[in-house]
Amino acid sequence: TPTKGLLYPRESETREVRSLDGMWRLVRSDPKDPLQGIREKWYANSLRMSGKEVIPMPVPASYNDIATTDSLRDHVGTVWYERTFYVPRLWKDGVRTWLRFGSVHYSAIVWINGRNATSHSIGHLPFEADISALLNFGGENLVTVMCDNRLGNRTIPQGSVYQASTDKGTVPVQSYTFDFFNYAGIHRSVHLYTTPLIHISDLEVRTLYSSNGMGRIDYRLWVDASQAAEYQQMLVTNLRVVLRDRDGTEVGQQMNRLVYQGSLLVPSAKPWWPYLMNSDPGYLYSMEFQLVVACNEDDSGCALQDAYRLPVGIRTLSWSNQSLLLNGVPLYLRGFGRHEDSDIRGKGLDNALLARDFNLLKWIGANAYRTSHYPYSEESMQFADEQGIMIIDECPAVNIDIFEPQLLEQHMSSLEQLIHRDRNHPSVIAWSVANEPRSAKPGALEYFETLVTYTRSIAQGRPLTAAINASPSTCHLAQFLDIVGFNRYNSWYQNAGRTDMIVDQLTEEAESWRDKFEKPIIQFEYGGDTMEGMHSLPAFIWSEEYQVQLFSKHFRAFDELRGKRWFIGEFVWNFADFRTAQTITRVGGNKKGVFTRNRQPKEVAHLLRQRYFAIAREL
Ligand code: BDP
Repeated sequence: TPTKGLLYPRESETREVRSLDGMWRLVRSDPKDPLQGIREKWYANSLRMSGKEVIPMPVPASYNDIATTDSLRDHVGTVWYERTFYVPRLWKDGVRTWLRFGSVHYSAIVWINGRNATSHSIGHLPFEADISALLNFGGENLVTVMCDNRLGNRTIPQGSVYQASTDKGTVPVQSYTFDFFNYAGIHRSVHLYTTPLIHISDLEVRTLYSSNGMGRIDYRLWVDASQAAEYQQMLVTNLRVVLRDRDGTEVGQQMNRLVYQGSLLVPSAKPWWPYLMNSDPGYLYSMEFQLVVACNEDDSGCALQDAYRLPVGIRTLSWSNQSLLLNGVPLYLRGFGRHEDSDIRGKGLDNALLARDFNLLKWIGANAYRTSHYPYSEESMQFADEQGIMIIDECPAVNIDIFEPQLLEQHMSSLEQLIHRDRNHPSVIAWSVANEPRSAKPGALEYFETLVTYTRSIAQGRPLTAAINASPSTCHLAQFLDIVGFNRYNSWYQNAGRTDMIVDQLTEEAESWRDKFEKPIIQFEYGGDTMEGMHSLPAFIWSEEYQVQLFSKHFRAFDELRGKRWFIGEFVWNFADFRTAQTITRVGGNKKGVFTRNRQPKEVAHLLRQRYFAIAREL
């Protein structure tokens, strides 16, 4: 069992959390010499000494769209970030200080005061390090991050860098086949936080809700005492668990001596329900884990070592070859594929955008989205728990193409990190192991058999799915999944303009996935590019009328399919317009959004809203 914890930093009576978000400094290294900074030890002093131009750079944000030059936007290779910060003198003894990045894309090396602190690769995932031994307590400290955005055939996702001759000489160019812009930088928050010397390093909860109203929370906790003095390690450390409802009233308590796992029963529990399935969706308890040292036999004078509070939603998730059920009720998913993407900040975490997006999801009556095509921010996962939006949680393997062992290792690692990070969220109802892999190619069968077997062994009570664009007769992946999802652009990439072909083609395809694999079936992507404000009567591709017509026909097909209980969800591509690489098929980016990039509705949004609410009312 991996014990490397990545608990979201939360303050408590035993933990302090500080944000290192704000303005950092950035230096772009010469694309022709991406390792110059390592050779010249730029981390040893301030980047101001590097002799390069220093650009003020906000964190969190992608760096690409902040400046006015295409050289930064299209930069290939490494950039360096730095900032200074103070650490209180009080943190010197008795606590450990951790530095944690919500995500840096794609890979990062971190130094504190010129000394190596940690490194990580695969974007969109958190990493952290104990930096206590590197800090100046009561003084100024320097953090330096080298961030490399290059994708190769063994990164997740894959890409390739080739050399091209330009008027600036021979320079590296990044190419990739997926169609969202390869934004890079420190994309999510940076935290500095403390833990006691004996502390909770990881937590896992699983829940069940039975129809008689009984809730059950199975929990397990890992404790790290490695930096505590020997005599402290000898102290008997007990675990007290306290469960509080949303009003803060205590509804359960347990004291465990020397064991760090157990089950808590919650009579007349309030279960976690998705949005529009119940009048009080997203109900969360707060589970407080307290490590206490028993000083006397009778527990009197217990000293609190560490406290961590985890929001917990109590629900049962189950599935069969026909349905996916929450608290015993079969689900029908009214969803979206999305992106973390916006003007100026690119993929940078933005709470204003996050709140707006959830308001739009609720306005339109959606109950689910897929984190296409990579893990989304932890803050968005917490929001989904609270708002009752269900998540198909996808790892960053988009369009993978070459099936070989080193890639497989990275792919498995991305799933391990994703599941480890997100396993305690009630909103997560499935793991998606890939988007549009070339699953008909030779090698795909062995590759996916290994990948899925591994993922199943760590799946934490969730079904496995994927968004497939191969056909039922050629796909080597679908047979291993619990839920088969397919992406298909009827009347867009095929038969553009012919919305009259949608109903037959879609129903036939869904039936053939079902016939072949006998699993629940979802359409994970359908849609067409639509330029906001472009009108045409009769409908013509790219017009708002065309998007409306294309959706209406899909709805007819979905209604036929919904009659068969195995068709369990429809996901629009995409929630909002988003930035892509520059290609001739994209006008300013991918325009398949139901909302524009600045989150205003296109005409089709109103139609989709009627449908999603009508379906919600039926159930
Ligand atoms: C699908 C991909 C998605 C693209 C979409 C499109 O899964 O990432 O954005 O096509 O072309 O194949 O709009």
